[in-house]
Amino acid sequence: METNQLILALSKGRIFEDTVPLLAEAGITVTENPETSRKLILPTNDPNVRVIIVRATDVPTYVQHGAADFGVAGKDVLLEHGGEGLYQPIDLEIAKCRMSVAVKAGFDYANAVHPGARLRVATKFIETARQHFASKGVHVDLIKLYGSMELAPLVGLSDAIVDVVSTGSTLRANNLVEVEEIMEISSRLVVNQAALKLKRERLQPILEAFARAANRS
Ligand code: PRT
Ligand code: MG
Repeated sequence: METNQLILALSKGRIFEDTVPLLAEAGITVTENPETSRKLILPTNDPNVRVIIVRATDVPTYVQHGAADFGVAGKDVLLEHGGEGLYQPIDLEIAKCRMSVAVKAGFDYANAVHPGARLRVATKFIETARQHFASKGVHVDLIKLYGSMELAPLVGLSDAIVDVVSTGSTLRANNLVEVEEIMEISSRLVVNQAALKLKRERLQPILEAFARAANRS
């Protein structure tokens, strides 16, 4: 392991955008724009720090295996991954949203979730959904989807969905209503456990800068 080289795993879009100000606090500027560049390894103003661009759900995997030293991932993604091999020192309070249950307008959810009932739930977040309904004593048939969850209740694939919601406009546009909030979601810094020991000197100032910036916002 090259101990002075650092690789940070980020996903494009809101996580990248919300991490830029945190990097600035650490004196790091990403010198290429992931939205326009085709590169998956982006340079920064620090020759020893590079950013890799991966799918949001793949960030914990890259960090767990040490292909990236650290990364930023949503709590939703971390709960599904399980967090193995990851040290999670800071809630960055970015990319905030909530994990919720939604159903088609008019569906009688309260009546459908009495203990002993059976509900069909479509979601990308199988583990979170399983735990949530188990804690309520509701039996669920979980249907794994990879996107466009909002469609499932509209075409009769499921009774409900479990998805992340921020403004709620996607639900409204599809005639769905949020019937239960499962938890608040924000993104966390995740660090490879071996890198934390072997690269402590390089990582520590960056982690401190991230914590400072996160506490201010
Ligand atoms: O897009 P891709 O399939 O590659 O992966 P992803 O959707 O997991 O990645 P990305 O970049 O969209 O989200 C990264 C992280 O941002 C997630 O893991 C969440 O922790 C967080 N986050 C915050 C959100 C949202 N807000 C959010 N609104 N992730 C997804 N959404 C979706 C929401 O499900 C809806 O479909 O965005 C759509 C718009 O939301 P509304 O409620 O504002 O209409
Ligand atoms: Mg997305």
